[in-house]
Amino acid sequence: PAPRTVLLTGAAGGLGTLMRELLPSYGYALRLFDVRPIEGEPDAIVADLADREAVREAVRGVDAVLHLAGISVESTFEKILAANIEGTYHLYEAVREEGVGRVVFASSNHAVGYTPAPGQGEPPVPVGTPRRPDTFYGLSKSFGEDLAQLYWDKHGVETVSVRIGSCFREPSDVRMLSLWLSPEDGARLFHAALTADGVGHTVVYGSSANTRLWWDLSGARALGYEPRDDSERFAPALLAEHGELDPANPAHTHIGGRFLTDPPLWAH
Ligand code: NAI
Ligand code: 15L
Repeated sequence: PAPRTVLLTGAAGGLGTLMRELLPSYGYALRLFDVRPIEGEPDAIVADLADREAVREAVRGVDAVLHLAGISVESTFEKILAANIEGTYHLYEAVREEGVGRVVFASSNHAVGYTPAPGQGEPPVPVGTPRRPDTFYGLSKSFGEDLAQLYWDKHGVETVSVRIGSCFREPSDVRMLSLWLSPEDGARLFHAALTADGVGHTVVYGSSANTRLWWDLSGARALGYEPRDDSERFAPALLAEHGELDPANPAHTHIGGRFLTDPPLWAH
């Protein structure tokens, strides 16, 4: 049966806010979870993923979890360890203990960030490409994917790990034209990931049907995802503002963009 009650972790965040708007029309009742309170949502669970008892209570009785909570950019190893690595472990332990069957995990392009972007005429990057995290953040997403595989193989918990490109209302630079996931396509993809049969642990890329797409969407399409958007309508303005991608700049020629070249936090 299609899942109905879904725990949305990270519900206060950018993507969580978009999904709070878009997913109810697919018939989901969302239970909200975030370490930050959400204005106008008094029933949201305000707790840290570090609080195992709170996490266990939050997953009790839900049909599936859409796991968006965590640090969403590079940070210190210690902070990434607590929120993304230990936090995701706590989530999976709770899911196992409470018998929840399905997780959709917000992985990221930064798990494969050091992968060169395909040149014109080259095939898109396949899901099976070796992981090449570009940050501790990307490393934590790589961990999350392996954790999901372990909980499928050992405990029968199903996961779709969605390596999200850039899910914002609009792409804001030229690289994002290749990775953009429109919020509406994001909801379509998460809905497909929540409902597809027999996923075991499946890793897919998450983008719209962009003209300049860098990676292979066939895995996502196999779940039933049919993207309807294309970032190309934003291309003229972004190219006029930023110019074409510079082949000498690693931040322009690799999937992970600026995450390859931004100075580490401790250098600021
Ligand atoms: P965000 O930073 O806006 O939201 C993350 C939310 O998680 C925040 O509301 C934060 O309070 C919450 N959170 C952080 N640590 C927590 C903890 N220990 N316990 C409970 N809640 C905690 O990020 P955004 O953009 O909404 O991303 C959501 C998820 O999707 C993240 O896991 C991110 O890594 C992933 N992702 C997002 C992409 C995007 O384009 N927006 C691209 C690739 C991955
Ligand atoms: C991510 O993983 C981040 O969570 C998001 O903030 C963006 O930086 C996105 O990737 C991106 O690469 O554009």
